[in-house]
Amino acid sequence: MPEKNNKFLALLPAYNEEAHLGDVLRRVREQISDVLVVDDGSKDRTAAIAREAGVELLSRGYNCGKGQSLKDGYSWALERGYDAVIMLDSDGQHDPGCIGDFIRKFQETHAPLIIGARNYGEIPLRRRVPNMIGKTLFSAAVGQNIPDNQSGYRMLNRALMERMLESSESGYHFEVEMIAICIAEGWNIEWVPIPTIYNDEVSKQNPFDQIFGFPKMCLKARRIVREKKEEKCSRPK
Ligand SMILES: Nc1nc2c(ncn2[C@@H]2O[C@H](COP(=O)(O)OP(=O)(O)OP(=O)(O)O)[C@@H](O)[C@H]2O)c(=O)[nH]1
Ligand SMILES: [Mg+2]
Repeated sequence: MPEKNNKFLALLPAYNEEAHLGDVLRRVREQISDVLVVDDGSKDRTAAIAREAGVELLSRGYNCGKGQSLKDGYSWALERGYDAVIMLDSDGQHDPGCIGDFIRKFQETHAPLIIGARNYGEIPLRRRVPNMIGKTLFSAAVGQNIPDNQSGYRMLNRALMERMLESSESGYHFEVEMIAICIAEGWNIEWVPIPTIYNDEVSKQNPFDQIFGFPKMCLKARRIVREKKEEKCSRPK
């Protein structure tokens, strides 16, 4: 993979992913040499599989959430001088073969955030309906069309990683807030198409939180974007 002079890291949050992690890591390493797994109190062989694969591993004995694990990964990457991280799920839903598309887009655009967008028409119906509702709600909240706010396949530059360390979100909403923060900061968001993959994986998301927490997150996103806009308007010219 041509990486020019940039230093990139693949970052994989993992929670009880022994079924898929080994295969995912093998495929990720065909694309990129530097890989970090953040195991978050998994009760299965997740950490052991990462060790056996010879990748970098952060592992703690208790669960803090996907967002907190991503922040831990960003701190690790920032300290080691990486220019950007490509984060992808460990459950096999993100095809590591797309890593090159993210890197090319990064090198072309230098966008702080690049998101892998799925074709919602290919998502199984039981998941498509909530995803479509979520997409409409969130796009309205931030005032622009956001094709896929749930995708965890992303590339972030250093400025965005540093900014996201300030986030108080520690769970799944962390990634939704990230989009609102980019819009508020006036930072460009780029998109790359990714395949929609649903296999035997079981979502770890809490359905209660998805139903009630997501609209709350949309209100927060609206506030983040509006406050920044008001701040810009009230600045002396
Ligand atoms: N470190 C860490 N990783 C997590 C945690 N919860 C989920 N993950 C990882 O985050 C990724 C996405 O989690 P999923 O539960 O599949 O969520 P999702 O892909 O948005 O939902 P589905 O589309 O239903 O699969 C997977 O790689 C999980 O292992 C957590 O608490 N800590
Ligand atoms: Mg998943």
